[in-house]
Amino acid sequence: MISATLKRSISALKQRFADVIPETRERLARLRKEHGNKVLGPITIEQVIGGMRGIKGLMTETSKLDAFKGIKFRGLTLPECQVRLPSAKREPLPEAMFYLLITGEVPSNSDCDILVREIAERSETIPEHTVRIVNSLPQHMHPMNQLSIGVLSLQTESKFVRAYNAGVKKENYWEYVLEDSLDLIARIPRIAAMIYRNTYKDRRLGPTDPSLDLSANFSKMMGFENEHFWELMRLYLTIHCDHEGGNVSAHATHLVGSALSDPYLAYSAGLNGLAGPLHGLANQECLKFLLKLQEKTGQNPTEEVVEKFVKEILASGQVIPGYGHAVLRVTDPRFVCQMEFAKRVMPKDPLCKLVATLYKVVPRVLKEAGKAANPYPNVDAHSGALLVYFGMREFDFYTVLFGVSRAIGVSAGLVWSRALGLPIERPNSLTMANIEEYVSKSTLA
Ligand code: CMX
Repeated sequence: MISATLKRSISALKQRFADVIPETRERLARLRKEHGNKVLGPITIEQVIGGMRGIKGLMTETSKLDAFKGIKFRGLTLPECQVRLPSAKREPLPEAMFYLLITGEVPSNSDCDILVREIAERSETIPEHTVRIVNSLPQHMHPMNQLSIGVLSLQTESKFVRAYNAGVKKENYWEYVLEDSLDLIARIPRIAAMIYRNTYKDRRLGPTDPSLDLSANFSKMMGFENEHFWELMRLYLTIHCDHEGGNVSAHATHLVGSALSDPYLAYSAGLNGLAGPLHGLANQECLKFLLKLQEKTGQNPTEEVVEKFVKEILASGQVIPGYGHAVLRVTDPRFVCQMEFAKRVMPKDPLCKLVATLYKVVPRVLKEAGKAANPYPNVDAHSGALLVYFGMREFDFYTVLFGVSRAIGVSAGLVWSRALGLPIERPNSLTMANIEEYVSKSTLA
């Protein structure tokens, strides 16, 4: 049921979502009632100690990571999304991806266009205090910290908080979380662009064009007028948006949101997780690695020279950034589509060629070393080289781009969590003594 206040501004997306909720709620109720006591799998002590790796402990509607096929967004692989989602030119629109994640359906061009316009409208204003706060941050503060602070400062506008304080019914929470999510997705590019201009440029945003989509306007605000860069942003923001529920940024957002913290509080926490070097920050590490390799070996090193460099890095105890994954066991399709973009748009670019040479060398070397469970490249192995081609060399900004994108997937997850009335997260934790006691009892038994 849509409340009267929001009915006036209802978009195709909201209407479609409202339509699919009742059936999904029924499916969930049936699942709990008929199968709630069934066991999904064993949990080993190694998993409890080892970061809960592989434990099936979360329900996330928006996407599922397949170790061999890569991410599936509502059942669609990335190449399928590239073909089926509406686009401005060739690459899928991230707005269309949000529609897919929320409703489970590929939007028609006209439904996508309505959403593009709605997000463009919402992006036009951000609170005055957010502008003041972001502009007052020290230039040497890491851009990810600035983004997290900027997002948190938007929380004063939360429609969910207002509705909750006014006593809205639990079954209608999703409407206000969806409102906040749309505002967040629309406004986060402006905050990110302010951070870019403040940290590296002249502190002034480029002009926007209300007839353009989120990615084009985000690029323009940062000062990038090349339309190939806009296409890159469309691809970038689409492919980084969601990677099922267990990764740090998605899980942190879900966890904080489960306390009924609004999307701003929840996503600020998610961003703080994304800022870690084993997660989102790896993209900046990848570019540093590429530049170091280029500096040491020249623009077009042979495979033999690259192999020697890679082996030296491994021998010194460091990891090869952009390679390996906790779940994937093949080349990340998000890497593949970036490589295809490079072949199409910048076939002669030396840095992209270096990425291609590394792709020939690193899997072989990692396999020989025998430690990494997955010797193939992940999403981060390519993104930096594409950005540098267009002149964005400021690698400590790269995770902010990831953050702009991830807002899309994790907000969709939050909307679903509230629509399904998922409870506060509260797993059981054990002390080491508890585990030792359990082990000694089970050994005696
Ligand atoms: N280079 C060198 N060694 C690697 C490696 C790499 N790229 N990837 C894994 N290994 C090593 C691990 O360090 C580990 O060694 P120890 O046993 O000595 O600790 C061993 O191989 C087994 O690790 P794993 O089971 O294959 O990998 P994990 O699931 O523990 O970790 C990941 C996954 C991504 C953190 C790891 O592969 C890595 O550090 N890669 C480089 C950083 C990176 O690209 N991160 C981005 C991930 C994508 C994202 O989340 O954004």
